Amino acid sequence: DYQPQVEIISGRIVGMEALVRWNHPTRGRLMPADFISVTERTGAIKALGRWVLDQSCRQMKYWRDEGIAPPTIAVNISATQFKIDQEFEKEFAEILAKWDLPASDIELELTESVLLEVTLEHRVFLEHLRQSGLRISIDGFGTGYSSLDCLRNHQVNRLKIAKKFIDGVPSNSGDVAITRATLGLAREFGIDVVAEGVETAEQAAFLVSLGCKYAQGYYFGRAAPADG
Ligand code: G
Ligand code: MN
Repeated sequence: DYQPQVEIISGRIVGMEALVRWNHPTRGRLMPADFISVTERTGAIKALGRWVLDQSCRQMKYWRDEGIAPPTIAVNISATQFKIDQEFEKEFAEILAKWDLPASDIELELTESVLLEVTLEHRVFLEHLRQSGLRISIDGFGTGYSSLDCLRNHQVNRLKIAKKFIDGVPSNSGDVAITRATLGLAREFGIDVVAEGVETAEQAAFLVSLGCKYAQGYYFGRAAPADG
């Protein structure tokens, strides 16, 4: 499935995030939280991750050919996928070549813990990917280590403020403080912020008043299958 990332004031789509769903024969439609950890334990995450990247690129190619492509397609990447560094780099290049897409069409969503691990162990690898034009966003910003060192050392394109904080906007003063501070931090670094999990008009309006330009969430659109 794909969920739009939009510019709040215009509703213009600035990206699409690929979200895996699993149609389980007996348990129905499963969300990533219900099965990703299992695939990580069994090692199936490698194959799943590759498949998601391939399918996302296939979809992006289709949108490009139809002339309706969003600027980027965002793909979530798990820690285990990154532990196979050279392999990931090679596979990524192969998939892009297969679908004839530039690396700049793709944004990898990394959580803070993945990014921290990458900083410690796979520095060069991430830099290679960045040099190819690939985009990086930090998913669930504020829920992990939020290392400012990572922000300084990597050229991250976007921060995504975790839904957990957006849920409390505007009623919870702590959540508002975190949101405002994250926007300020991003502004200093000259990077974009996407608010995750926006569900109401009130949240959207308040985010605009804080200077947040981009958002994602049920208020703008749920994840839906693409028909291409
Ligand atoms: O970890 P990550 O931020 O990639 O997870 C995104 C998940 O959040 C997806 O499973 C998606 O369906 C869900 N999601 C996206 N927008 C909303 C929202 O507005 N409300 C709720 N409850 N969930 C959302
Ligand atoms: Mn995500």
